Amino acid sequence: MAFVYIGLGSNLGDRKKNIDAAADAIASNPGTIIIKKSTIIETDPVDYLDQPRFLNQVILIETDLTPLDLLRHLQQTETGLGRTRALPKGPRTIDLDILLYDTIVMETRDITIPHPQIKNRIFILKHLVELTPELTDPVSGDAFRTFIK
Ligand code: PH2
Ligand code: MG
Ligand code: MG
Repeated sequence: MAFVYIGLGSNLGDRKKNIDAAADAIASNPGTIIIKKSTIIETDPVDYLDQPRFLNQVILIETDLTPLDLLRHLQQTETGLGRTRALPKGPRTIDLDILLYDTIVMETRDITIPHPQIKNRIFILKHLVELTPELTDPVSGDAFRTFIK
């Protein structure tokens, strides 16, 4: 079993409903349980700025899925909730990102773990620290709380 932090984001449609439905879909996977959910906060768009504000949340799950099987399941859940991929980093009904998978560090064509944007996104850092105050970055060994200015 692995502990995995997943980032959830939505800026189209009923954003709260999309986030809750995605968490339910993740929990419906055999061998997967939700351990903790962060608060949900409204955030200004980053990277691609001309789009509506997001709701963002991070959840901690325990799962026996491998990183790639989990990724596939998350992508199916995104599609099932109406996600289309019109614009990279553009508006989306739901975005589900693997942020951390235990202390694994991996980079393949399909997946980079830890998620490369963690340190650039204050809302992800805050949610990780809210769930696990002493959580550390598996790459540097530094506590994520030290990246929050
Ligand atoms: N996701 C993006 C691009 N920009 N901005 C916010 N506030 N929240 C997001 O989840 C987000 C974003 C691409 O995944
Ligand atoms: Mg994302
Ligand atoms: Mg994504």
